[in-house]
Parts: sequence; structure tokens; C-alpha cells
Amino acid sequence: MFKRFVFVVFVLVGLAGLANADTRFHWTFDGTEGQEFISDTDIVSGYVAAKFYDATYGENEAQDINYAETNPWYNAAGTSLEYFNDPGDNDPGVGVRVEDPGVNSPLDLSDVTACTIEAFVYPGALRQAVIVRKYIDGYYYIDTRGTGNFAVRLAGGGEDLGDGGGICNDLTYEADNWYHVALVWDGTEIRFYVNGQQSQDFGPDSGSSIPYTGGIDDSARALGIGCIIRDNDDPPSSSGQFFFGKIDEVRISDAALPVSSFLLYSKSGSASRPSPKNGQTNVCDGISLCWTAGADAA
Ligand SMILES: [Ca+2]
Ligand SMILES: [Ca+2]
Ligand SMILES: [Ca+2]
Repeated sequence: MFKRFVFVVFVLVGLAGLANADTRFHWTFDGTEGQEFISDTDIVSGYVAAKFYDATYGENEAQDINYAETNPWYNAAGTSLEYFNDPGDNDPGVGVRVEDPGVNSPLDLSDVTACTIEAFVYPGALRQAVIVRKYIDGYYYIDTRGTGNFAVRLAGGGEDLGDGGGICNDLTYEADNWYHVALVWDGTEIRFYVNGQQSQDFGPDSGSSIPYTGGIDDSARALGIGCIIRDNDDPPSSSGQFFFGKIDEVRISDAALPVSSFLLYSKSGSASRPSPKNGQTNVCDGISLCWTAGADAA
């Protein structure tokens, strides 16, 4: 009996270790709610994501980025970033930048043969804005469009989805809601997930995946989180497509993660975010119960 107990504990620890091995960058954006955000160091590789103001944003009109409420699924004790940009105009604004360290650096993802890019987002408006983006000449990004669609792009090895080639048509977003988004590339196909659900109307062929073998080429520009950055200057001399709302837990893995390993599920094995909410009163007859399943629960 005692031996069996020890064995079970060992297996659980082993699985947790495997789940983390694929992570290349993970910015948690955990701080003190309500305080001003300055920078965040990713917990795996030590890359610093730092706030900057658009070059054309006047000092006196500059809004800011603060630590805000955490997302509903992952690390209830943490915080997200809230971007106080103009809801009616996505440029100029305030954004977050990770410097490009050089040619074919780990941040370029030019060495990967598969990857997963994920984040929690709370768009405050329907508009063109970046969630995470790095580009020229290689591309990887997830962004939001004014039509309520999420979109992705990869470019490298002579292949390029283009700005119009990676649109998710079926799993759309509305303002003032939290979403988990994930781009998964397994070396031959790209898939896109919203809240763990795989898009079935994705890309120009309206399928469940987009064929893609190209890889991701080196790019010389900084990575933008909540913005597009068109150089590697500090602060950038050209930036735009600023996000309005909240972004949390940006994680890049150098493997095609199964859905069960998304941050949406990995914090605990139990279910989360039930609807109606736990303890909610005045629930109508006939309402259906739904929840986000944990990694160990269907
Ligand atoms: Ca967080
Ligand atoms: Ca580079
Ligand atoms: Ca600008």
C-alpha cells in the first residue's frame, strides 16, 4: 500500500515537469492590481517585456497600462495588463515591447518546427489591434479585427499566410469578454482555438486547419504585445494597432500543445468558470449548466 502511494506521486510530478519543458517564453503580467505596469520578465528565458509610449503620443495625453483583474481561468491570485488606449482610435497609444536580440534569436522562433502561441484577452472594443506580433521578414502574430474576428499569420521558408489568410470566421469575439486564444502549428498545419474550441471555419478554405510547412523566418523588429512595432528602437519610432482592454499570460511554446496542455486547463485539474456562477441566485428554470473542464475532467 505504501509503495503504491509513492508511485502515484512520482507520476504526477513527472507529468508536471513534461508540461513545462516545451515553454520558451511566458509573461505572466502578475503585479499589484491598480498599480502602473513598467515591465515583466518572462519566467522561462528571462526576456523583458517593457511598456513604451508611441512616438507621436504627447506626454500630457499619454494614457497608461496598469495591472488589473486576472483572467477567469488561470491563476486567480495574479493580475492581467489593462491597456488604457483610446477605444475609438488604435494609434497612437501605449504598448509593450520585447527587444529582438539579433539574427535567429530564440524570440524569432526561426529554429522551431512546431509552436503554440497563446494568451488570455479581454478586448474592450471591436477593432484592428495586436495581441502578440513579430514580423519582417518572418511573421508570427495573433490579432483582432474590427469585424469581431481573430486572425493569425505565419511567414517563413517562402510561405506566408498574409494578413487575410489566417482569419477565424466562426469563433468570433465581442467587446468586454475574456477569451483564451491559441495558435497551434504542428509543422504541417496551423489550427486556431478560442476557449479550447477548435475553429472549423479557419483560413481561405474555411476548414479546421490551414496547411503550412514554411517555418518562421528571422525578423529584426521587436515583439509587440498589444501593439505592432515596426523597428527595434527603444522606444520604437514607429508603432500602432494598439490594444484597448486586457491581456494576460502570453505564452510561447516550441511544440504543438494538445488542448489539455493550454493554460486554460493547466493550473488545476478541476473544472472552472461555471455558468451560472457558483452560488448565483435567481437562475431561471430550464437554464443549461456549462463550465470549462479541467485537465482531468471531461
Ligand atoms: Ca497574470
Ligand atoms: Ca531577429
Ligand atoms: Ca504610431
